[in-house]
Amino acid sequence: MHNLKRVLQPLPLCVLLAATACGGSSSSPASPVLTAAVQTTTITITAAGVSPNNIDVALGARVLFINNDSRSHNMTSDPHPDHTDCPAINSVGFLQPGQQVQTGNLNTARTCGYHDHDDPFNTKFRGTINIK
Ligand SMILES: [Cu+2]
Repeated sequence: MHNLKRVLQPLPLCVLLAATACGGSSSSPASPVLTAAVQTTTITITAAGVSPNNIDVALGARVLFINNDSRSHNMTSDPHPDHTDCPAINSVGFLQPGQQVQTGNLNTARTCGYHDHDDPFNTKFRGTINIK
């Protein structure tokens, strides 16, 4: 009875989230629900997530990530944790609140997924860039 505190500890966060967030050792978190693709080179991050989360860009374009959230984000290419699919996205990396950084030039025609490396299983901060 001296150890009551332990009993009152909250459940692990994982238990409180959707089952998809509980992949354990998985390095391939669930994909986000993508909105219809939008032609733009600007992605805004807020507490609600990345918007738009599905964009079309021209071959060679750079994409600007703007962090309008009140906390930092760390935007990197899929897959987590290797970030090897689209290295140009890794140029964004860590963004303080209010900060904005461009990707490198997206010079390969392909679909690039990205995520917040500091919150990799959170589908709100995942998205897709279609380079064509
Ligand atoms: Cu990562």
